[in-house]
Amino acid sequence: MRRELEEVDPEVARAVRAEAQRQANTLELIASENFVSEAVLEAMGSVFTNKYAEGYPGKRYYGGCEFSDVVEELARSRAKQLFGADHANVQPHSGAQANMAVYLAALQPGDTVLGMDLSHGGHLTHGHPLNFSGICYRFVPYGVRKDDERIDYDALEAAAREHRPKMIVAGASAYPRTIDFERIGRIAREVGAVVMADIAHIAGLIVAGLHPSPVPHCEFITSTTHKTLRGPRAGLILCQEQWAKKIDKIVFPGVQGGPHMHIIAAKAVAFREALEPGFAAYQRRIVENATTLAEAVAREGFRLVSGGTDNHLFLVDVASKGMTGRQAEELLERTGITVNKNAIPFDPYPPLKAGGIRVGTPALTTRGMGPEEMKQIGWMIGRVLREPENEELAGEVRTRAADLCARFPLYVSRQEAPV
Ligand code: DSN
Repeated sequence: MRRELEEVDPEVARAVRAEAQRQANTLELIASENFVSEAVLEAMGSVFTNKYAEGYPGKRYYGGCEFSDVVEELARSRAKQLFGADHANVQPHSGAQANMAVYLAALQPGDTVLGMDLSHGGHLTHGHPLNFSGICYRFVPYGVRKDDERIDYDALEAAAREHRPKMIVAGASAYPRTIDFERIGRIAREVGAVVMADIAHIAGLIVAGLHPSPVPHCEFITSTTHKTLRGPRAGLILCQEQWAKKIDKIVFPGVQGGPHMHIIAAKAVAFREALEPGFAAYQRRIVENATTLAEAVAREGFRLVSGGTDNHLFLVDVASKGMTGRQAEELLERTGITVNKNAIPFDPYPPLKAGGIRVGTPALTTRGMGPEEMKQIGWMIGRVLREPENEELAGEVRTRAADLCARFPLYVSRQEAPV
Protein backbone atom coordinates (compact mmCIF):
# COMPACT_ATOMS: atom_id res chain seq x y z
CA MET A 1 0.00 0.00 0.00
CA ARG A 2 1.14 3.54 -0.73
CA ARG A 3 2.60 5.15 2.39
CA GLU A 4 0.43 8.29 2.08
CA LEU A 5 -2.83 6.54 2.94
CA GLU A 6 -1.24 4.79 5.91
CA GLU A 7 -0.04 8.12 7.25
CA VAL A 8 -3.10 10.25 6.53
CA ASP A 9 -5.80 7.78 7.54
CA PRO A 10 -4.63 4.59 9.24
CA GLU A 11 -8.22 3.44 9.88
CA VAL A 12 -9.17 3.50 6.21
CA ALA A 13 -5.77 2.07 5.28
CA ARG A 14 -6.39 -0.85 7.64
CA ALA A 15 -9.80 -1.51 6.10
CA VAL A 16 -8.36 -1.39 2.57
CA ARG A 17 -5.61 -3.82 3.55
CA ALA A 18 -8.08 -6.12 5.28
CA GLU A 19 -10.37 -6.09 2.22
CA ALA A 20 -7.44 -6.90 -0.05
CA GLN A 21 -6.58 -9.82 2.20
CA ARG A 22 -10.21 -10.97 2.30
CA GLN A 23 -10.32 -10.95 -1.51
CA ALA A 24 -7.00 -12.78 -1.76
CA ASN A 25 -7.76 -15.40 0.88
CA THR A 26 -11.35 -16.43 0.10
CA LEU A 27 -13.02 -18.16 -2.85
CA GLU A 28 -15.11 -15.46 -4.55
CA LEU A 29 -18.14 -16.98 -6.25
CA ILE A 30 -20.50 -13.99 -6.36
CA ALA A 31 -21.58 -14.05 -10.01
CA SER A 32 -21.55 -10.26 -10.41
CA GLU A 33 -18.04 -9.75 -9.02
CA ASN A 34 -14.64 -9.94 -10.65
CA PHE A 35 -11.04 -8.76 -10.12
CA VAL A 36 -9.89 -5.98 -12.43
CA SER A 37 -6.42 -5.87 -13.91
CA GLU A 38 -3.67 -3.75 -12.33
CA ALA A 39 -3.95 -1.44 -15.36
CA VAL A 40 -7.65 -0.83 -14.71
CA LEU A 41 -6.94 -0.22 -11.00
CA GLU A 42 -4.23 2.28 -11.92
CA ALA A 43 -6.53 4.23 -14.25
CA MET A 44 -9.26 4.30 -11.56
CA GLY A 45 -6.83 5.69 -9.03
CA SER A 46 -5.48 8.32 -11.42
CA VAL A 47 -5.60 12.13 -11.39
CA PHE A 48 -8.61 12.06 -13.71
CA THR A 49 -10.65 11.90 -10.48
CA ASN A 50 -9.87 15.63 -10.13
CA LYS A 51 -11.44 16.68 -13.41
CA TYR A 52 -14.88 18.08 -14.20
CA ALA A 53 -15.84 17.53 -17.83
CA GLU A 54 -19.61 18.05 -18.19
CA GLY A 55 -20.61 17.56 -21.79
CA TYR A 56 -19.06 15.26 -24.37
CA PRO A 57 -15.71 15.16 -26.23
CA GLY A 58 -15.27 18.43 -28.16
CA LYS A 59 -18.33 20.00 -26.45
CA ARG A 60 -17.53 20.52 -22.78
CA TYR A 61 -18.73 23.08 -20.26
CA TYR A 62 -15.29 23.35 -18.59
CA GLY A 63 -11.81 24.23 -19.75
CA GLY A 64 -8.85 21.87 -19.60
CA CYS A 65 -10.72 18.88 -21.02
CA GLU A 66 -8.35 17.88 -23.82
CA PHE A 67 -7.14 14.73 -22.07
CA SER A 68 -10.62 13.89 -20.81
CA ASP A 69 -11.65 13.98 -24.46
CA VAL A 70 -8.89 11.52 -25.30
CA VAL A 71 -9.96 8.89 -22.77
CA GLU A 72 -13.70 9.30 -23.39
CA GLU A 73 -13.25 9.04 -27.15
CA LEU A 74 -11.12 5.92 -26.69
CA ALA A 75 -13.74 4.37 -24.39
CA ARG A 76 -16.59 5.21 -26.80
CA SER A 77 -14.90 3.90 -29.93
CA ARG A 78 -13.66 0.73 -28.22
CA ALA A 79 -17.13 0.01 -26.80
CA LYS A 80 -18.68 0.38 -30.27
CA GLN A 81 -16.01 -1.90 -31.76
CA LEU A 82 -16.43 -4.55 -29.03
CA PHE A 83 -20.19 -4.91 -29.53
CA GLY A 84 -20.57 -3.76 -33.15
CA ALA A 85 -22.95 -1.01 -32.01
CA ASP A 86 -23.81 2.29 -33.75
CA HIS A 87 -23.37 4.48 -30.69
CA ALA A 88 -21.94 4.25 -27.17
CA ASN A 89 -22.40 6.47 -24.13
CA VAL A 90 -19.77 5.62 -21.53
CA GLN A 91 -20.81 8.15 -18.88
CA PRO A 92 -23.43 6.26 -16.78
CA HIS A 93 -22.10 5.85 -13.26
CA SER A 94 -23.86 2.50 -12.87
CA GLY A 95 -26.13 -0.01 -14.54
CA ALA A 96 -29.15 1.43 -12.72
CA GLN A 97 -28.40 4.90 -14.09
CA ALA A 98 -27.92 3.50 -17.58
CA ASN A 99 -31.36 1.88 -17.33
CA MET A 100 -32.88 5.10 -15.95
CA ALA A 101 -31.49 7.07 -18.90
CA VAL A 102 -32.96 4.64 -21.44
CA TYR A 103 -36.40 4.72 -19.77
CA LEU A 104 -36.35 8.53 -19.71
CA ALA A 105 -35.29 8.65 -23.37
CA ALA A 106 -37.92 6.22 -24.67
CA LEU A 107 -40.89 6.39 -22.26
CA GLN A 108 -43.32 8.78 -20.65
CA PRO A 109 -44.19 8.36 -16.95
CA GLY A 110 -46.96 5.79 -16.61
CA ASP A 111 -46.13 3.97 -19.85
CA THR A 112 -46.46 0.20 -19.89
CA VAL A 113 -43.29 -1.91 -19.99
CA LEU A 114 -42.69 -5.67 -19.85
CA GLY A 115 -39.79 -6.74 -17.62
CA MET A 116 -38.60 -9.98 -16.10
CA ASP A 117 -39.79 -10.54 -12.54
CA LEU A 118 -36.98 -10.06 -9.99
CA SER A 119 -38.01 -13.27 -8.24
CA HIS A 120 -37.56 -15.17 -11.53
CA GLY A 121 -34.09 -13.72 -12.15
CA GLY A 122 -34.78 -10.14 -13.33
CA HIS A 123 -33.43 -6.99 -11.72
CA LEU A 124 -34.71 -4.29 -9.36
CA THR A 125 -34.58 -1.74 -12.18
CA HIS A 126 -36.74 -3.95 -14.38
CA GLY A 127 -39.90 -2.77 -12.65
CA HIS A 128 -39.73 -3.73 -8.98
CA PRO A 129 -42.41 -1.73 -7.13
CA LEU A 130 -39.84 -0.33 -4.65
CA ASN A 131 -37.52 0.88 -7.43
CA PHE A 132 -37.86 4.08 -9.51
CA SER A 133 -38.70 1.86 -12.50
CA GLY A 134 -41.77 0.38 -10.82
CA ILE A 135 -42.68 3.73 -9.27
CA CYS A 136 -42.60 5.73 -12.53
CA TYR A 137 -43.77 3.19 -15.11
CA ARG A 138 -46.43 0.50 -15.31
CA PHE A 139 -44.33 -2.65 -15.44
CA VAL A 140 -45.99 -5.95 -16.28
CA PRO A 141 -43.75 -8.83 -15.16
CA TYR A 142 -42.94 -11.91 -17.21
CA GLY A 143 -41.08 -14.93 -15.91
CA VAL A 144 -40.03 -18.53 -16.29
CA ARG A 145 -42.14 -21.64 -16.76
CA LYS A 146 -42.69 -23.75 -13.66
CA ASP A 147 -41.72 -27.03 -15.32
CA ASP A 148 -38.31 -26.18 -16.84
CA GLU A 149 -37.60 -22.76 -15.24
CA ARG A 150 -36.76 -21.18 -18.62
CA ILE A 151 -38.24 -17.91 -19.87
CA ASP A 152 -41.80 -18.46 -21.04
CA TYR A 153 -41.62 -16.67 -24.39
CA ASP A 154 -45.18 -17.72 -25.31
CA ALA A 155 -46.52 -16.05 -22.16
CA LEU A 156 -44.31 -13.02 -22.86
CA GLU A 157 -45.78 -12.79 -26.36
CA ALA A 158 -49.33 -13.11 -25.02
CA ALA A 159 -48.63 -10.38 -22.42
CA ALA A 160 -47.21 -8.12 -25.13
CA ARG A 161 -50.36 -8.57 -27.26
CA GLU A 162 -52.62 -7.95 -24.27
CA HIS A 163 -50.82 -4.97 -22.72
CA ARG A 164 -49.29 -3.32 -25.87
CA PRO A 165 -46.18 -2.11 -23.98
CA LYS A 166 -44.03 0.79 -25.19
CA MET A 167 -40.94 -1.19 -24.23
CA ILE A 168 -39.83 -4.74 -23.46
CA VAL A 169 -36.88 -5.11 -21.12
CA ALA A 170 -34.81 -8.22 -21.82
CA GLY A 171 -32.04 -9.36 -19.51
CA ALA A 172 -31.52 -10.69 -16.01
CA SER A 173 -29.28 -10.80 -12.98
CA ALA A 174 -29.91 -14.41 -12.00
CA TYR A 175 -30.85 -16.42 -15.08
CA PRO A 176 -28.54 -19.31 -16.01
CA ARG A 177 -29.78 -19.82 -19.57
CA THR A 178 -29.30 -18.19 -22.98
CA ILE A 179 -31.72 -15.32 -23.64
CA ASP A 180 -33.47 -15.28 -27.01
CA PHE A 181 -33.03 -11.60 -27.91
CA GLU A 182 -34.12 -12.31 -31.49
CA ARG A 183 -37.51 -13.63 -30.42
CA ILE A 184 -38.03 -10.77 -27.94
CA GLY A 185 -37.16 -8.31 -30.75
CA ARG A 186 -39.73 -9.96 -33.03
CA ILE A 187 -42.44 -9.79 -30.35
CA ALA A 188 -41.63 -6.12 -29.73
CA ARG A 189 -41.84 -5.20 -33.41
CA GLU A 190 -45.19 -6.94 -33.71
CA VAL A 191 -46.71 -4.77 -30.95
CA GLY A 192 -44.82 -1.57 -31.79
CA ALA A 193 -42.54 -1.63 -28.71
CA VAL A 194 -38.84 -0.90 -28.44
CA VAL A 195 -36.45 -3.29 -26.66
CA MET A 196 -33.84 -2.57 -24.01
CA ALA A 197 -31.45 -5.48 -23.43
CA ASP A 198 -29.73 -5.27 -20.06
CA ILE A 199 -26.61 -7.38 -20.58
CA ALA A 200 -24.87 -6.44 -17.30
CA HIS A 201 -24.11 -10.07 -16.45
CA ILE A 202 -23.37 -11.54 -19.86
CA ALA A 203 -21.57 -8.64 -21.59
CA GLY A 204 -18.21 -10.46 -21.66
CA LEU A 205 -19.82 -13.62 -23.07
CA ILE A 206 -21.44 -11.57 -25.83
CA VAL A 207 -18.11 -9.94 -26.74
CA ALA A 208 -16.60 -13.43 -26.98
CA GLY A 209 -19.45 -14.77 -29.14
CA LEU A 210 -20.53 -17.21 -26.40
CA HIS A 211 -24.00 -15.68 -26.10
CA PRO A 212 -26.02 -14.35 -29.07
CA SER A 213 -25.70 -10.59 -29.40
CA PRO A 214 -28.75 -8.39 -28.79
CA VAL A 215 -27.33 -5.66 -31.06
CA PRO A 216 -29.25 -6.60 -34.25
CA HIS A 217 -32.55 -6.96 -32.36
CA CYS A 218 -32.69 -4.20 -29.75
CA GLU A 219 -32.82 -0.41 -29.91
CA PHE A 220 -30.98 -0.06 -26.58
CA ILE A 221 -28.41 -2.12 -24.75
CA THR A 222 -27.32 -1.32 -21.22
CA SER A 223 -24.63 -2.94 -19.17
CA THR A 224 -22.43 -2.65 -16.18
CA THR A 225 -18.73 -2.81 -16.93
CA HIS A 226 -17.49 -4.72 -13.88
CA LYS A 227 -18.94 -8.21 -14.12
CA THR A 228 -17.88 -10.59 -16.91
CA LEU A 229 -16.52 -7.53 -18.76
CA ARG A 230 -13.94 -7.13 -15.96
CA GLY A 231 -13.74 -3.34 -15.97
CA PRO A 232 -14.35 -0.65 -13.35
CA ARG A 233 -17.60 -0.43 -11.36
CA ALA A 234 -19.80 1.56 -13.74
CA GLY A 235 -22.41 1.54 -16.53
CA LEU A 236 -22.63 1.74 -20.32
CA ILE A 237 -25.32 2.39 -22.93
CA LEU A 238 -25.22 1.27 -26.56
CA CYS A 239 -27.97 2.28 -28.95
CA GLN A 240 -29.04 2.47 -32.56
CA GLU A 241 -28.02 5.62 -34.41
CA GLN A 242 -31.49 7.19 -34.41
CA TRP A 243 -31.47 7.25 -30.59
CA ALA A 244 -27.89 8.50 -30.15
CA LYS A 245 -28.62 12.21 -29.66
CA LYS A 246 -31.52 11.57 -27.32
CA ILE A 247 -29.56 9.14 -25.17
CA ASP A 248 -26.60 11.53 -24.87
CA LYS A 249 -28.90 14.38 -23.87
CA ILE A 250 -30.68 12.29 -21.26
CA VAL A 251 -27.47 10.97 -19.67
CA PHE A 252 -26.15 14.55 -19.46
CA PRO A 253 -27.78 16.86 -18.50
CA GLY A 254 -30.87 14.69 -17.93
CA VAL A 255 -29.70 12.21 -15.31
CA GLN A 256 -26.10 12.99 -14.36
CA GLY A 257 -23.76 15.91 -13.89
CA GLY A 258 -20.00 15.58 -14.22
CA PRO A 259 -18.80 12.29 -15.70
CA HIS A 260 -16.34 10.31 -13.57
CA MET A 261 -13.32 10.71 -15.83
CA HIS A 262 -11.10 8.34 -13.82
CA ILE A 263 -13.70 5.60 -14.25
CA ILE A 264 -14.13 6.42 -17.94
CA ALA A 265 -10.34 6.15 -18.35
CA ALA A 266 -10.52 2.75 -16.65
CA LYS A 267 -13.40 1.70 -18.95
CA ALA A 268 -11.20 2.56 -21.94
CA VAL A 269 -8.47 0.31 -20.52
CA ALA A 270 -10.88 -2.55 -19.81
CA PHE A 271 -12.37 -2.31 -23.31
CA ARG A 272 -8.88 -2.46 -24.80
CA GLU A 273 -8.22 -5.59 -22.73
CA ALA A 274 -11.51 -7.06 -23.97
CA LEU A 275 -10.45 -6.42 -27.58
CA GLU A 276 -7.34 -8.58 -27.06
CA PRO A 277 -7.57 -12.13 -28.51
CA GLY A 278 -7.04 -13.67 -25.05
CA PHE A 279 -10.34 -12.23 -23.79
CA ALA A 280 -12.49 -14.73 -25.72
CA ALA A 281 -10.44 -17.61 -24.30
CA TYR A 282 -10.92 -16.17 -20.79
CA GLN A 283 -14.70 -16.01 -21.32
CA ARG A 284 -14.71 -19.60 -22.59
CA ARG A 285 -12.94 -20.68 -19.41
CA ILE A 286 -15.55 -18.81 -17.30
CA VAL A 287 -18.35 -20.79 -18.99
CA GLU A 288 -16.48 -24.11 -18.81
CA ASN A 289 -15.80 -23.50 -15.13
CA ALA A 290 -19.47 -22.69 -14.46
CA THR A 291 -20.57 -25.90 -16.20
CA THR A 292 -18.03 -28.01 -14.31
CA LEU A 293 -18.81 -26.42 -10.94
CA ALA A 294 -22.57 -26.78 -11.51
CA GLU A 295 -22.15 -30.47 -12.34
CA ALA A 296 -20.02 -31.00 -9.27
CA VAL A 297 -22.60 -29.37 -6.97
CA ALA A 298 -25.39 -31.38 -8.63
CA ARG A 299 -23.35 -34.58 -8.04
CA GLU A 300 -23.51 -33.77 -4.33
CA GLY A 301 -27.29 -34.12 -4.54
CA PHE A 302 -28.45 -30.53 -5.06
CA ARG A 303 -31.09 -29.42 -7.54
CA LEU A 304 -30.01 -26.66 -9.90
CA VAL A 305 -32.58 -24.19 -11.19
CA SER A 306 -33.37 -25.16 -14.82
CA GLY A 307 -31.07 -28.17 -14.37
CA GLY A 308 -27.77 -26.39 -15.09
CA THR A 309 -26.26 -23.44 -16.89
CA ASP A 310 -25.39 -22.04 -20.31
CA ASN A 311 -23.47 -19.07 -18.95
CA HIS A 312 -21.25 -17.88 -16.08
CA LEU A 313 -23.66 -18.60 -13.21
CA PHE A 314 -26.08 -21.10 -11.77
CA LEU A 315 -28.65 -21.21 -8.96
CA VAL A 316 -28.71 -23.94 -6.33
CA ASP A 317 -32.10 -24.77 -4.82
CA VAL A 318 -31.32 -25.17 -1.10
CA ALA A 319 -34.97 -24.81 -0.04
CA SER A 320 -35.61 -28.35 -1.23
CA LYS A 321 -33.03 -29.47 1.38
CA GLY A 322 -34.88 -27.62 4.14
CA MET A 323 -32.41 -24.75 4.27
CA THR A 324 -32.68 -21.06 3.40
CA GLY A 325 -30.29 -19.28 1.07
CA ARG A 326 -29.26 -17.09 3.99
CA GLN A 327 -28.22 -20.14 6.03
CA ALA A 328 -26.33 -21.56 3.05
CA GLU A 329 -24.55 -18.25 2.42
CA GLU A 330 -23.49 -18.06 6.09
CA LEU A 331 -22.34 -21.67 6.26
CA LEU A 332 -20.18 -21.25 3.17
CA GLU A 333 -18.80 -17.88 4.26
CA ARG A 334 -17.36 -19.32 7.45
CA THR A 335 -15.41 -21.85 5.36
CA GLY A 336 -13.96 -19.16 3.09
CA ILE A 337 -16.42 -19.50 0.18
CA THR A 338 -18.39 -16.36 -0.75
CA VAL A 339 -21.75 -16.64 -2.55
CA ASN A 340 -25.02 -14.73 -2.27
CA LYS A 341 -28.43 -15.93 -1.24
CA ASN A 342 -30.83 -15.56 -4.13
CA ALA A 343 -34.50 -16.03 -4.81
CA ILE A 344 -35.33 -19.03 -6.95
CA PRO A 345 -38.42 -19.17 -9.19
CA PHE A 346 -41.59 -19.84 -7.16
CA ASP A 347 -39.54 -19.40 -4.00
CA PRO A 348 -41.15 -20.58 -0.75
CA TYR A 349 -39.12 -17.98 1.22
CA PRO A 350 -39.10 -14.15 1.26
CA PRO A 351 -36.09 -12.40 -0.43
CA LEU A 352 -34.04 -11.84 2.74
CA LYS A 353 -34.11 -15.57 3.46
CA ALA A 354 -34.44 -16.86 -0.13
CA GLY A 355 -34.58 -20.46 -1.27
CA GLY A 356 -31.34 -20.51 -3.22
CA ILE A 357 -27.78 -19.39 -3.66
CA ARG A 358 -26.31 -17.87 -6.83
CA VAL A 359 -22.87 -19.12 -7.83
CA GLY A 360 -20.69 -17.60 -10.57
CA THR A 361 -17.20 -18.20 -11.90
CA PRO A 362 -15.80 -14.93 -13.42
CA ALA A 363 -13.66 -14.04 -10.38
CA LEU A 364 -12.08 -17.45 -9.79
CA THR A 365 -11.44 -17.79 -13.53
CA THR A 366 -9.56 -14.49 -13.41
CA ARG A 367 -7.35 -16.03 -10.71
CA GLY A 368 -6.49 -18.82 -13.15
CA MET A 369 -8.55 -21.63 -11.65
CA GLY A 370 -9.88 -24.31 -14.01
CA PRO A 371 -12.05 -27.44 -14.13
CA GLU A 372 -9.94 -29.39 -11.60
CA GLU A 373 -10.35 -26.66 -8.99
CA MET A 374 -14.08 -26.37 -9.84
CA LYS A 375 -14.57 -30.09 -9.12
CA GLN A 376 -12.92 -29.64 -5.72
CA ILE A 377 -14.95 -26.53 -4.91
CA GLY A 378 -18.18 -28.26 -5.96
CA TRP A 379 -17.40 -31.05 -3.54
CA MET A 380 -16.61 -28.50 -0.80
CA ILE A 381 -19.90 -26.61 -1.32
CA GLY A 382 -21.92 -29.81 -1.42
CA ARG A 383 -20.37 -31.28 1.72
CA VAL A 384 -20.65 -28.09 3.79
CA LEU A 385 -24.32 -27.70 2.88
CA ARG A 386 -25.10 -31.36 3.47
CA GLU A 387 -23.41 -31.47 6.85
CA PRO A 388 -23.94 -28.05 8.42
CA GLU A 389 -23.18 -29.31 11.95
CA ASN A 390 -19.89 -31.03 11.06
CA GLU A 391 -17.20 -28.76 12.52
CA GLU A 392 -14.35 -31.06 11.52
CA LEU A 393 -15.50 -30.96 7.90
CA ALA A 394 -15.86 -27.14 8.06
CA GLY A 395 -12.25 -26.95 9.24
CA GLU A 396 -11.07 -29.20 6.40
CA VAL A 397 -12.94 -27.14 3.81
CA ARG A 398 -11.52 -23.91 5.26
CA THR A 399 -8.01 -25.32 4.88
CA ARG A 400 -8.68 -26.46 1.31
CA ALA A 401 -10.10 -23.03 0.40
CA ALA A 402 -7.02 -21.32 1.84
CA ASP A 403 -4.72 -23.72 -0.05
CA LEU A 404 -6.48 -22.98 -3.36
CA CYS A 405 -6.20 -19.24 -2.74
CA ALA A 406 -2.49 -19.60 -2.01
CA ARG A 407 -1.97 -21.57 -5.24
CA PHE A 408 -3.76 -18.90 -7.31
CA PRO A 409 -2.59 -15.60 -5.83
CA LEU A 410 -4.28 -12.30 -6.53
CA TYR A 411 -2.55 -8.98 -7.26
CA VAL A 412 0.86 -10.56 -6.63
CA SER A 413 2.90 -7.38 -6.97
CA ARG A 414 0.58 -5.62 -4.57
CA GLN A 415 0.76 -8.30 -1.91
CA GLU A 416 4.41 -7.50 -1.29
CA ALA A 417 3.43 -3.89 -0.76
CA PRO A 418 0.67 -5.01 0.36
CA VAL A 419 -2.35 -3.71 -1.64
N1 DSN B 1 -26.15 -6.41 -7.77
C1 DSN B 1 -26.00 -6.97 -9.09
C2 DSN B 1 -25.91 -8.44 -9.07
O1 DSN B 1 -25.42 -8.96 -8.09
O2 DSN B 1 -26.31 -9.10 -10.02
C3 DSN B 1 -27.07 -6.52 -10.00
O3 DSN B 1 -27.21 -5.14 -9.89
